[in-house]
Amino acid sequence: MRIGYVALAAGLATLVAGCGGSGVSMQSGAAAAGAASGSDRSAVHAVPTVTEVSQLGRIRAVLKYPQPRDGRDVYQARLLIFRSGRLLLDERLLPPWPNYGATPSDVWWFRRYRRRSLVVRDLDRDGEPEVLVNLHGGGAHEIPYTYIYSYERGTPFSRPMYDGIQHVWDDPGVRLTDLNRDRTPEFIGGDSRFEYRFVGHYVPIQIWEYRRKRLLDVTRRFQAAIRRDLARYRACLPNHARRGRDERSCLAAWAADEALLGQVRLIWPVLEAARVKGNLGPGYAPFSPYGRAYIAAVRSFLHRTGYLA
Ligand SMILES: [Ca+2]
Ligand SMILES: [Ca+2]
Repeated sequence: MRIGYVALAAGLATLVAGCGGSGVSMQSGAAAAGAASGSDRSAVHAVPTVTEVSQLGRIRAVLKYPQPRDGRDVYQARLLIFRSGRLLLDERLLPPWPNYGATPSDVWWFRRYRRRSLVVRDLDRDGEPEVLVNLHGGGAHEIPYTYIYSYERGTPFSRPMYDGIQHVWDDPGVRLTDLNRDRTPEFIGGDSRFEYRFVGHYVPIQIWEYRRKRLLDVTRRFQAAIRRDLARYRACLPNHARRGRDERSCLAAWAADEALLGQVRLIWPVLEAARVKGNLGPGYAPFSPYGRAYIAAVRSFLHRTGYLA
């Protein structure tokens, strides 16, 4: 499986919608034990299995995982993909972190928030549905991540199969919605590279589309969405902010959004006005660049992260 790791940034984890038929069922321990061999009986009895099913056309995906108890995390989620009834994938889903032995594939968080873990949907409008599994790292930050499996046609030398990528949304979370109503959904999250970079947790918007088995950053194409994001930062601009209040995190996210809109020349006079008003720290965080050093750090960071050419 190819793994594409992209760290993003902050907010509630809100993922994903829209598919054909779907459902969730739970097999009790006793029922499962009835089907198990004698030697497995006690182990199966202890862990009831939840089964989620999602289907679109001839693609049917099944996700199985142990029923969490007492708020405990879920381990060992297993994904099966059938195409016209033929099993083409049967894979245990491992979390993206290297020490996955200690970190769960946490389907349960999505179930707790009444969102489906499993979705079958055509993400790129090529007529071939993809299979999405939305998981959660658990822990204090509840980091969401998604597997996307797509169909690989067979060749004279290889059998047809499903191949997956994995994407970590990080603290900003993500939601899937069709912003421009072109019948292909966008993944909307935030750029986690900004998180705590300038003291606080503000991040600029980031938008992706799924194309040719990759997630592409298409944020700049969605100017209205950027402008809506920008409006969230109005209160930290120097003509609104309280004198002396540390606005470094908020202003960095604002500057990134302005850069996405091509309004680069606006950025520097506003940051200078914020400096004069005492809004660029040091506040309680003198270890992070403040004052003029902060403005230089923002400029350098926006270059390094691709916001400024
Ligand atoms: Ca597709
Ligand atoms: Ca769209």
